[in-house]
Amino acid sequence: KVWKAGLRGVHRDVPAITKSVVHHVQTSLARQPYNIDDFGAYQAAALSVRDNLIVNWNNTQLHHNRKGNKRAYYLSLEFLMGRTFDNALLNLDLKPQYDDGMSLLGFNLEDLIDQERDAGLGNGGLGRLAACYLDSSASMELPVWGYGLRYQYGIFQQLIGPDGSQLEAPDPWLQNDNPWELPRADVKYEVRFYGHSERIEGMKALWSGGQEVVAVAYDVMIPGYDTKNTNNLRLWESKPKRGFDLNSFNAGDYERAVEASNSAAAITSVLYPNDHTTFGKELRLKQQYFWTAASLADIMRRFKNMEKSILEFPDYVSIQLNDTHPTLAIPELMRILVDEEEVPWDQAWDIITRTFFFTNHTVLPEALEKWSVPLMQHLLPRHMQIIFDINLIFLQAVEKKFPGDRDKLARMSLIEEGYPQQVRMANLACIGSHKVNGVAELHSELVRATIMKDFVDFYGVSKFFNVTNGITPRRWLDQCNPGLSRLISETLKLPKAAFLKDLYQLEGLLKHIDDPKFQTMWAAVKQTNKERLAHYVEVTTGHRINTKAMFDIQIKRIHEYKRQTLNIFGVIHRYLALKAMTSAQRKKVNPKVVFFGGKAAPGYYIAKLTIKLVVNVARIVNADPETKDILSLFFLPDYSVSLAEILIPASDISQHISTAGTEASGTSNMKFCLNGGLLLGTVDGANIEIAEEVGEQNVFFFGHLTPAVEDLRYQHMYHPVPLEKKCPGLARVVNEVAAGRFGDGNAYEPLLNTVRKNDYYLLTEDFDSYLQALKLVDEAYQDRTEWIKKSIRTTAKMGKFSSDRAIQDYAQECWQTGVKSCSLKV
Ligand code: DL6
Repeated sequence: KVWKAGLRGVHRDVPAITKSVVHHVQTSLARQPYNIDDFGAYQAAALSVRDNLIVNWNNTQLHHNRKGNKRAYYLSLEFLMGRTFDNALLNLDLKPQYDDGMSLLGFNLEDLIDQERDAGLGNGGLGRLAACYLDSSASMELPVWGYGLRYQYGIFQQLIGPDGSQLEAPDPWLQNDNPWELPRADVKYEVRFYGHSERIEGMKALWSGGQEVVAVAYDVMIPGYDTKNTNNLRLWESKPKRGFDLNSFNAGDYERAVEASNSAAAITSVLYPNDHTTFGKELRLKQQYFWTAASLADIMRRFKNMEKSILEFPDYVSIQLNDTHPTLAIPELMRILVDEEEVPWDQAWDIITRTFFFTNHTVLPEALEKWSVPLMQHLLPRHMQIIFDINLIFLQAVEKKFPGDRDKLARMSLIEEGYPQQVRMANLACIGSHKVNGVAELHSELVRATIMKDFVDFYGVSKFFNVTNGITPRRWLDQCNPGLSRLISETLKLPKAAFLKDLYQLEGLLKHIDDPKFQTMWAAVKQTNKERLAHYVEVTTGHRINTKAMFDIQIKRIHEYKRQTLNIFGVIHRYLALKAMTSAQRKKVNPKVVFFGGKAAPGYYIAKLTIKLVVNVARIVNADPETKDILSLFFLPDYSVSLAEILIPASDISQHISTAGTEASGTSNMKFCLNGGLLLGTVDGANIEIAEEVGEQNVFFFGHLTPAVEDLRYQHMYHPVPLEKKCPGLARVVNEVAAGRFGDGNAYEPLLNTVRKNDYYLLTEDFDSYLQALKLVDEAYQDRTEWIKKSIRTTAKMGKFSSDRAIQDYAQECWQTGVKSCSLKV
């Protein structure tokens, strides 16, 4: 009954849609329909779509509440959502109707879609993964909620200065109203910082005093695809508990009067723009606690509404920790259970270790989170006590199992000795979780063999497992590449939903791989996507691109381990080789366009120099009359989800070339391959599993393997060989840069020294095999029919990399919410 009543609010046909859009123009926006611009029309159309989401959202929550279903919560400090409008229309299957409706009102839907600003509440892979997982959970009708922070400023806008350097500007994404969120003024919790903690009896304590702020909820509705199931992403905003200090105000001290309120608002003001380094800043720790405390209070309130015994908490709640950032949720839940619910310590710990699950996303040492004990003691005195208590009991158990092994105790302790002592968040997340996973087979193996080795010895290997990452085919195929989605649907004679919800269906394409007509249509789709990208480049940079050239793309955060330097050195090597040719020789060369995109953390000097080098090489190469028709290079500024949606469908080849063993998984590799781009990469992360699926003959692998890396680094450190001797090809490139061929050579010295000196990321070791792989790519591209076949096969074998499969893995291995708990089919 409720379900049917809900349906009445939904605008599904064109007259109802136009009516609701005009209604929102007149009421929600308080504007006249006859002079509305594209942005206004977008807002009104978005609000009209949101009406549908709200109805579905409410019904979904009611349904799960009534059924008393177990819920899983995905705690992530980042959700890199991108745009919502197009995605919501596709998931609701309303795009044609809104297209017609908006054109009746005199608007082009695609122009309206372009009005939306990306929600950039994340840095890169980790945050985008969280967004894909929300889409999959909703599409699979699993009762999963996301919890995150509503940053006033998301990931910075990247500009390129006159000398080619990255400049950063704030991203005021909330400047205009955000139609995709619902403020929940009634859902709010007080969160305490500082103060003091007093033991009351046994393990129980009372934490009081300090600063209190309020967390207010904003809900972002997450529509499933081909279902009415609509999940929730709840984002917290910090507010002062009291408006301002009236005494100071009356005394004329206005700054002081608003101090507390400013300091509260600061907590959720900005996303930290670092993805693989930690800086130990107090505000970041405040963000982490604010978010975990508010989320747990909310989870606890929802659980209590079920009127179950607290001991049943893990039967109704699973919490997935997306990396170590939410680890404070562990001592926070202990605090709630022991201090507020009066659960005995051992029982409370049992609840903890059945509730939490932890995903590790990197084995890079600089990314392993640690917090200074004095800082934590000051900011969160009760949590520091709890961590010490957990540690004491845990180390006693370790000592019992490995008597006398002091080194092991020191490595496994939650506290790293030193000045100051540090809390090791990965150790805490591991011991407080029921299971720990890595994000690709190789990475999970490395987690077991390196950072978690002692814990594997202690707990046994079954606590540690793998969930290879995935991507949502709704956004990363249907939305970004509608032409390909249509062609696949026609070829397989299946409705799109059949393969967008079961990506293994793509294997059906293999039957058509030798059909010349299908190959031609496949190539035509790629060509259209290349033209779309070329159009974007022309509009944004003024450069015209030869779309018959091979498009070679590397887009990701700029980081030494991802080795954008290897790519740019390869481009320079190619340029020098072209310059050395006669014009007759150059005429035979197949043209190539190389694209780079990605942001560098503002404080990451070497990464920023890499961008500067790419931009300045591009300026020389693109202006060189001898070579510009056969080689051009673009650094596309301000890489974002929306820009990725234009770049990814247009690639012929994409590069995923990290030093072996450093890229945990990568997910853009999956996106490119799903869109029929071939992969050039190292034997690392999910590249390996992609090659397993598509066949090694269809990917271009190069470089040393993971087991060799440590020895090579050792040799570099203790038996250095001059660059000229070690790798003459790379030495030539480095010398040209140093000599000023691409602008002030001195400016690049620190970057060049990373390869001249200890070469930690092993460019000198992999450069020659990289060039060899690039040559194989060139040769393969000459035989266009074979290339197209490889492209079709690549797409056809991407079934495994749907985030639906990954979410199913989590649901079965961790949350036990895998049973289809509702049936909300459209
Ligand atoms: O798991 C998502 C993504 C992986 O695909 C990347 O390989 C990995 O580098 C990235 N890790 C991070 C590290 N964050 N922290 N901490 O972003 O995760």
